[in-house]
Amino acid sequence: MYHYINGCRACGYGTKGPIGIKAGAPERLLPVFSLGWQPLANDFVKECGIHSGAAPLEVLYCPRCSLAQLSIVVDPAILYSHNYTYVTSTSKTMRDHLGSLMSLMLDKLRVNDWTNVSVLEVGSNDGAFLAMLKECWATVIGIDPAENLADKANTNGIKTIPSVMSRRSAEQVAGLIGPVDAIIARHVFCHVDNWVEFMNSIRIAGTNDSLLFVEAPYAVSQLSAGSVDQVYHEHLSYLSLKAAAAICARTGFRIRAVNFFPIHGGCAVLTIVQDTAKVSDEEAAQVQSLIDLEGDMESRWRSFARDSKELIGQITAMVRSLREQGNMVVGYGASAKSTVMVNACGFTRADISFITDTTPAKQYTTSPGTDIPIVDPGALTRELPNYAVCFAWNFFDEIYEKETVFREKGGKWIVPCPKLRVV
Ligand code: JHZ
Ligand code: ZN
Repeated sequence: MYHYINGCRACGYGTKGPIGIKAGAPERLLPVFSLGWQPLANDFVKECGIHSGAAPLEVLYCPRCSLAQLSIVVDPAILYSHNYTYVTSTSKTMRDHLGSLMSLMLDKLRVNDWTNVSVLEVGSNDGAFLAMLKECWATVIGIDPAENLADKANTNGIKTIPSVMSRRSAEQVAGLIGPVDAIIARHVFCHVDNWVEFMNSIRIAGTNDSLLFVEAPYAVSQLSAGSVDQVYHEHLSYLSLKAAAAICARTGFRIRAVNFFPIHGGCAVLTIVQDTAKVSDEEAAQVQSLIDLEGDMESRWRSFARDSKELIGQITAMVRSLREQGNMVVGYGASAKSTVMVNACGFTRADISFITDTTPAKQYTTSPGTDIPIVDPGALTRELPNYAVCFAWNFFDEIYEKETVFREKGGKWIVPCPKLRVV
């Protein structure tokens, strides 16, 4: 079901071979965080289906390039291929973000519109973002290993290759629409085990002048928000800019620009070019100054580990004491994050009566690792619980506005991140 990593996937520290372990001075990745054994966060299984089980969730830190990564890699075929339940959000927050991302991409591509631009999205999910680009006349193509989602995208007219990003799928793309001008990888880079292979495939899909946009959760934001619930098996790596620069240097690429966005609790969009393309001194200095600002990532991880323990203890105590006082507590949003939080707190149906979610594929399943049912979103106003834990806290402002009945009837929100609060 999984294998252990054998070194840093960004800079090679700790691997045997050319970069190797020096005699007498073993290079060791440092354990900085652990949640023990946990179920797979998106393992929502309909009645009679079989769950995939649990695997260790431990983070190792690379003292050379500051990348943090899980100690193991769960087989991607188990995580993604069959019936992957996460569908790109169509919320207003997400639509607004994708709009900003499109403006950023146009700016970096130095064009005014999408008419003559071809875009490959890696991890294109159900094709929602590519559909927006296509509406603006871009030529688009997607790659996604989740067959159910690739099928949906193809049915909706977004050409999607059901595969991971590999030499073969990159060649397929080039064969179908020629080398692309831009490649966008939204929240997929940190799901990839072999970055060298990934970057080599990027080279095949594009030209020397193509731009690669990587949108990834930014480790500094995640650690300062104390977002323990974003540590799960799909997230193999926790990216600092220093580590991103290391993987680029190792594979013949450079970071030309970094932009930050609040989506998913804080992420960075890296504009990456081949090292034969021009990066001005000013651009290079700007990227370097952001790397310098990161400071000591190891100590950031160590305080995150302490804070997470406290947060998990606080949420557990809060929910249990509310239940003892006779309150009904439910969850809102069966996000991957909800699975982590629920299991870290050891909640069962006796604590959280149910979790609502808008995704049909998640409804009438149970939260992985627990007996807590996932139900339709209408249950919030039908049952009118006293408290709802917002497990989709990254969309909280929008959710708060939307759920007026719950609020008006006296319902209170428990928001775990970025700071635990009751609203
Ligand atoms: P959401 C996923 O994480 C998985 P998750 C993945 N590993 C990843 O990297 C990140 O995304 C980026 C529901 N919902 O988007 C929909 C409501 O019910 O925070 C979703 O199931 N009502 C690929 O799963 C969940 O909540 C609502 O009003 O943590 C949110 O999941 C809204 C807005 C959402 O990502
Ligand atoms: Zn490293």
